[in-house]
Amino acid sequence: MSFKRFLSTASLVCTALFASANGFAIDYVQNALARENISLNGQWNRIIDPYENGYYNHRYQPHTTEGYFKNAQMKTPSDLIEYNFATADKIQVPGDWNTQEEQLFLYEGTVWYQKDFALTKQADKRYIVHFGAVNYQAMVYINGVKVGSHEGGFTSFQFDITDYVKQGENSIVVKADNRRERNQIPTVNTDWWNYGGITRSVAILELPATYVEDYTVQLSGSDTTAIVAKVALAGSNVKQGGSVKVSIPELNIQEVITLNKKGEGQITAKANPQLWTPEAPKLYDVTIAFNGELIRDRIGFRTIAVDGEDILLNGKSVFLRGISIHEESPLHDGRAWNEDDARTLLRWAKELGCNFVRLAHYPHNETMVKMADEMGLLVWSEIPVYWTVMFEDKAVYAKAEKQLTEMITRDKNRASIILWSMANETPSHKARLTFITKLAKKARSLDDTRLITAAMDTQGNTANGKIIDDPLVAAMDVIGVNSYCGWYGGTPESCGNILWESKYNKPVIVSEFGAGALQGLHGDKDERWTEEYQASVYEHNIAMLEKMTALRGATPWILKDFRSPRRPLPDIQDFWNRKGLLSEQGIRKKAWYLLNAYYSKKEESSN
Ligand code: GCB
Repeated sequence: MSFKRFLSTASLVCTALFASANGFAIDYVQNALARENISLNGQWNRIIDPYENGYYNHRYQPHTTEGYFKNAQMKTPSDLIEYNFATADKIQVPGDWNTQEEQLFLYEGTVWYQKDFALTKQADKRYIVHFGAVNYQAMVYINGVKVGSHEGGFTSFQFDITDYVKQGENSIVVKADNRRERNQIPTVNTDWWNYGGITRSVAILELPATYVEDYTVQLSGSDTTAIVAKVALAGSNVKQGGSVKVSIPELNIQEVITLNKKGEGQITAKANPQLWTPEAPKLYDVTIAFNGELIRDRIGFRTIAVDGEDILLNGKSVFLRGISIHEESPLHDGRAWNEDDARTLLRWAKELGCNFVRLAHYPHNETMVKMADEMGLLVWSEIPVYWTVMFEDKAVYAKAEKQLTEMITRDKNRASIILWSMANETPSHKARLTFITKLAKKARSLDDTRLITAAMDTQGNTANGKIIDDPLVAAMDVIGVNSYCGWYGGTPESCGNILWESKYNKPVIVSEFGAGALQGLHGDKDERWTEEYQASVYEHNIAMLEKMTALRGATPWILKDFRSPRRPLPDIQDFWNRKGLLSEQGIRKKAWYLLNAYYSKKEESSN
């Protein structure tokens, strides 16, 4: 297996190499922050660079010797260097820049980050820099030399920096650029804040010269009596062979995987694990030992399948009592990233009566999905193929596929995740059908143990209501329906009479409905923005749900008010999308109680 540095600058070329067909993903160190590592979280120096002076010269050619990535310092009083990281303002990492400095609230462009770090470099180690996420483009330099670039604001990435770091003091520079462009995933037009910067944790992994890069420990398909463990090496000498020890002590599993010439191997062990459910989210301690490294994980085992209109969790039909969530902190302004954020958001979901969350509209941080594993919430995980991406463009497709691959590679061992979502509210036409069908096929080739879905707003009208009729459904296991009766069309009272038809024998999740309300604003139930209006929309949409025969779940929009530049209405929105059941401070609105009551009823009837 090749070292990351050979792949690092050609991210699109990497795509093809990212995962091989046999399920061994490559070039991503699995469970990165559970490895020996040096955290680079904390204060970094930052330079705001709206004209990209630090990258281009006055002829608009990329700098080769003088860019900000050199982190140059004046040596004599006559030197001319028009930037200085050492005396620049500081910024906290992880953290979006928008909520750290007022002048960056609406900023879209480049900010340079720099940090010094000390390293005791050991000859028999490999050093990999890991980023949880940088929105949207990142270029990474170690001691003035570029080690790689990454596109996509919500997935983790890594570069092998062994040959670039030295004993003692080192410097890392990151150029982060959150400019929106038509040919990106997502594209220019969304309904969430374009938080920029290094939004998730950064660390330098310190690994053995040859190390276990990837592993999958999962049930053997639908067989609940066998666990398959796969491992793949990377590093200096993957061909060395040898063996990897995999243990799950509580299941009496202690297996030795003999590696082939490619540094890969797998075993199947007989076992009878207690299956993971939201009610009893049993996780097993798993250890993987090789070359002096002991990797610890906590993994749950469960099956998920569809049968006609049913979703079967561990063979039993389940109703997904869900809520949609954006990755915004419940505890401070801006992006969520840490354990407290995750625990609070998921606790609120549990208090609402949920067994399921839709992590919209992009892959959330790894802490969030690990917390869902622990707390017992099933997860819908999504890539930001949102609204009007350039479906005709092959390069854009490659970007979407890369994000999909990165999402699945990082999270394939998480029991909580049952659904990979390919897209949200995309317009129905041929190029979109080809694009998303291909994505779904790719997802299945990477992971055939989970279900594929997409949220769709392409329903047609009938005399009595609505019909699900979209050729994209053919590529899906579960149909996601977004429908805003009582808000973007119709009166709240009209919603309860809507009858839904489906042309397909597949389960349906109403993946969005909702209405805006300013918490604390009261009035008549047909007065927009009041809690009463929102509650009325919920009351009548719930009545509608109760008549949907194929309905197997719902994730109303949304747990908490979230920031959106599309929402300027003074004194009501002020750049907040107000469709939360909770205010941005977590205060419950009336509609919360209606959904809570509906879910209590659903839970009782499922027992
Ligand atoms: C939608 C989108 C979601 C928006 C929401 C809204 O259909 O999927 O991203 O935020 O509607 O509030 O309009």
